[in-house]
Amino acid sequence: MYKVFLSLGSNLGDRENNLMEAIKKIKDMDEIKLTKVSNIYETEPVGYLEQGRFLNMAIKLLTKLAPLELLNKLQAVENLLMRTREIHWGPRTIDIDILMIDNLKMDTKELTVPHPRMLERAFVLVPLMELTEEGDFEGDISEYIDNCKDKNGVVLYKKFEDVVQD
Ligand code: A4P
Ligand code: MG
Repeated sequence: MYKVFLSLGSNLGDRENNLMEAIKKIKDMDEIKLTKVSNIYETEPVGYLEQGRFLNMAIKLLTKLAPLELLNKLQAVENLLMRTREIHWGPRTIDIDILMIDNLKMDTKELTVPHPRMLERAFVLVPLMELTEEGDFEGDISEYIDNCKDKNGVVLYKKFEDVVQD
């Protein structure tokens, strides 16, 4: 079994609903066991700035799927939620990125893990920090967050337990 951390983001349409739909579809896959979900954060856009604020969160799962099989399944979820890819780093209904797969390191055309930009992004690291345990992550996540330029643009939006009760 692989232990996997994902980052989810949405800044188009009903952002919260997009995140919840994606999580539901991930959870419903036979090959995946969803084990932890972070709170939801509202975040200032990084990269392409002329776009609305994102909601971002992270999840942890266990799976027997090989990395590329997992990527394909997650891309199918993105497509189901009708994500359009018009502008690189631009607005999207849902973006699902694989952050880490165990301690695996790979760099191919289709998939790079750990995610190459995760350490510079507070919108990724703040939710991730809620989920990691000793040994999941090399180093101190809070130190990386401290050095992120976007750290002040990340604020708690909703506790996950409050979403479920809505
Ligand atoms: N790919 C390679 N490695 C991975 C990986 N670890 N996880 C490939 C997922 N995909 C990976 O991705 C393009 C290709 O990357 C995929 O076909 C896959 O084979 P994409 O999702 O189609 O394109 P993209 O989203 O435009 O690029 P990317 O790299 O996902 O963008 P980023 O770097 O994730 O930036 N600001 C805030 N506040 N919150 C955000 O969530 N997101 C972005 C997207 C920019 N600014 C943001 C946010
Ligand atoms: Mg992506």
